Amino acid sequence: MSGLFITLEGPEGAGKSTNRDYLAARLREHGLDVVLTREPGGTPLAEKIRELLLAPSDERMAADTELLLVFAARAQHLAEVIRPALARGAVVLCDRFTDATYAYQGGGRGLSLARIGMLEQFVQADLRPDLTLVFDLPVEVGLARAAARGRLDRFEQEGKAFFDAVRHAYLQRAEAQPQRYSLLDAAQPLERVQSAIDALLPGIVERCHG
Ligand code: Z5A
Repeated sequence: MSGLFITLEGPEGAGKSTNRDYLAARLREHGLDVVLTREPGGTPLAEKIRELLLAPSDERMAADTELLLVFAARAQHLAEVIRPALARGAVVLCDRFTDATYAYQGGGRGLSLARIGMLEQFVQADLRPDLTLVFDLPVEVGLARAAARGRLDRFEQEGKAFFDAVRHAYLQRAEAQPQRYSLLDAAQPLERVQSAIDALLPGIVERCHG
């Protein structure tokens, strides 16, 4: 693997997609080959799994089913998009990855972190993101941004306690491995968030060329 794998994480409405596009534009100014993608999804088949995961349904989805669907989509995404892009030396910017599984299925649903870790190893082998930007903001602020968009998906229908646990899980992971994570205050105005991203750019560009 010679490319750079960057993931963007955080709760709903944190600005991951907005800032993924911003970071991509800045990296392209440096002549870098940038691949934008997201999870769950990123390939036609994985996007179908995403639809299953997000659609509200009368049948309750068991937490284990949710976990396995997330990793099934990830296996497809890795095989078809992420590994080939990294192999040709591209920078992959992925909106959510396995940290989201630890946060939502681990923190939110309360599934065992050890079991998530086993699936992570099975599906990814040694592949882990090189850098993860965590966009942190109070749960109420993110939910208000998501609600302003209209109809809520299956996750967005969860209560505040679920999202508190998700946020806590992200913060714990960022704190435990500061060398891999950059924590950004996503409650600030967008220009301030993007200035913080600008400050990370030289280091990212250097790693891409290095
Ligand atoms: N999920 C899971 O459970 N397990 C897994 O392993 C994975 C995922 C990979 C879909 O993800 C769901 O999948 C997700 C977890 C679960 N749960 N939900 N819901 P998603 O990434 O598609 O869903 P999302 O987090 O809801 O995306 P989002 O709400 O679109 O958030 P975002 O990408 O972080 O935000 P955005 O689209 O860039 O911005 C949202 C709005 O806020 C938009 O109007 C912006 O203009 C505005 N915004 C952004 N930044 C700012 C600032 N700084 N100030 C003011 N307004 C801002």
